[in-house]
Amino acid sequence: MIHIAAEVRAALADGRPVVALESTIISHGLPRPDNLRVAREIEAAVRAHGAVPATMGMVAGELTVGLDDESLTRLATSDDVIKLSARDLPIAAARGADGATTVASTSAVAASAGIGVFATGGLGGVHRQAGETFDESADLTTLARTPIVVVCAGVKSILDVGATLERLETLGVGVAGYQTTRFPGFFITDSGFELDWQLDSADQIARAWHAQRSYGVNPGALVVANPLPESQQLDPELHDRVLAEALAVVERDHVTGKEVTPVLLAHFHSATGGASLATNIRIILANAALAARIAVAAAKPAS
Ligand code: PSU
Ligand code: MN
Repeated sequence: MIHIAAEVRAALADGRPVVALESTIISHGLPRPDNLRVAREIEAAVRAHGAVPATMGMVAGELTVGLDDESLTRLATSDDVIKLSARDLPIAAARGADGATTVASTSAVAASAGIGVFATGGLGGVHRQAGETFDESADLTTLARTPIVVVCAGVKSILDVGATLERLETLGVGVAGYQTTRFPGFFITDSGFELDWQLDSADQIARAWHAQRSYGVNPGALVVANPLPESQQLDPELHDRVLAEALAVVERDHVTGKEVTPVLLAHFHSATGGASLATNIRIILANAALAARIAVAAAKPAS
């Protein structure tokens, strides 16, 4: 019942590189009207590095891998697009809804369609008040059982980064920095947390992934954390100030559940006068490019 676009299906059948892309960053993570332009730029970045993009979403109840431009436009501009985690997909389908996929749903659907690499901005994770609210993104538990390479700029800085890394460890999800052991903080280059591992090239990442798949020991994902260079990050002082404000807004307005992440990100984009938006776009484009290079390396016959 999953609709896979012809171009994506042909690439998968031929063993050519494909990169999965999510749509929640388009519908709920980035402000309009930039979101549609950015959605197209992400796909172009994947193509420029030799892979076929497969942006995921639900259109009138049809779960689609490889949205065409009309559907992409609909998800980027309609007011009735629901943020769909993996658990929501079947219910939304039965209701004929329009919806955007998160990291959890995108990775789960991509893996079941046979796609091995996925690019996003930042993972969901453990929220700062999780001790009381139990708010931990389903991204984490889904990645624990979903075989896919996920390229991200760490987890959103609005989260409890340390707790999220601990959860990823408990869940057995491999995490490596790309050319660094400093875990990125999404808008900022360095979250302050150190990783055990770094991987230095797309080829090396592809080899790690090949080993993970052939051992059959780790059922889940491999997370590749790709920091922005310092020259491209959001000013860390600005970042910390706006983050404190954003968290206060969520508390003041009693925002809960799946609204928390979009509200925090929207506050960032307005309070930084567009600086965080520009940073967010750089992050996604860089991750799309690296993911495409990994997919190309993974598609090469082993030498
Ligand atoms: N990171 C971003 N922008 C986003 C998201 C993550 O920079 O819009 C989205 C992703 O789709 C991620 C979701 O899966 O937020 C996590 O939401 P929650 O915390 O409600 O699980
Ligand atoms: Mn949540």
